Amino acid sequence: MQRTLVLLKPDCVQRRLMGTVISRFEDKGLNIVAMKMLQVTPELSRAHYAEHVDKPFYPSLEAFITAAPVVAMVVEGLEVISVVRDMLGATSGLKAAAGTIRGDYSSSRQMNLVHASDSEASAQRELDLYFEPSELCDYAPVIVPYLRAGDEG
Ligand code: FUP
Repeated sequence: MQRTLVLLKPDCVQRRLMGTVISRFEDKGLNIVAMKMLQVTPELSRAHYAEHVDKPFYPSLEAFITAAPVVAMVVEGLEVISVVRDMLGATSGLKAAAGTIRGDYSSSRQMNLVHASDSEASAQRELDLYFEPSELCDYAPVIVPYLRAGDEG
């Protein structure tokens, strides 16, 4: 079982798409084990986007991610890191396939609604940035026997 960090970005919050996006993850059978709304500070933005801080687009990215609250979630499931990345689609909403979250709701490279960790290492790093271990809820959804076979994990 894997966990990944998902952020509903300021455009998702402002466009009233939080419920729609959360429903996509619930409908897929994934398990949300932590969730909170917070304001990203410039300091948190620099830590989150450490690999992009020196890039020309970073100032605009920081202005965007700090402009309104975000919703941070920890989502759990089998192979959830790649499953959620596939559900989001390509980074730019202009390139993301129809049927993906970005493909269906975004027409922008920057305002692409949702962030999700792209590897086990970044998932661990990003989980630690946004959550204390005590904020994660350990529970098994009662519908698990109807989500997958017992030998699938
Ligand atoms: P992703 O892994 O899909 O979130 O995308 P990246 O790590 O490549 O980029 C991080 C964020 O920077 C993306 F949400 C989009 C944004 N970005 C820009 O705003 N401008 C650019 O030129 C490239 C990326």
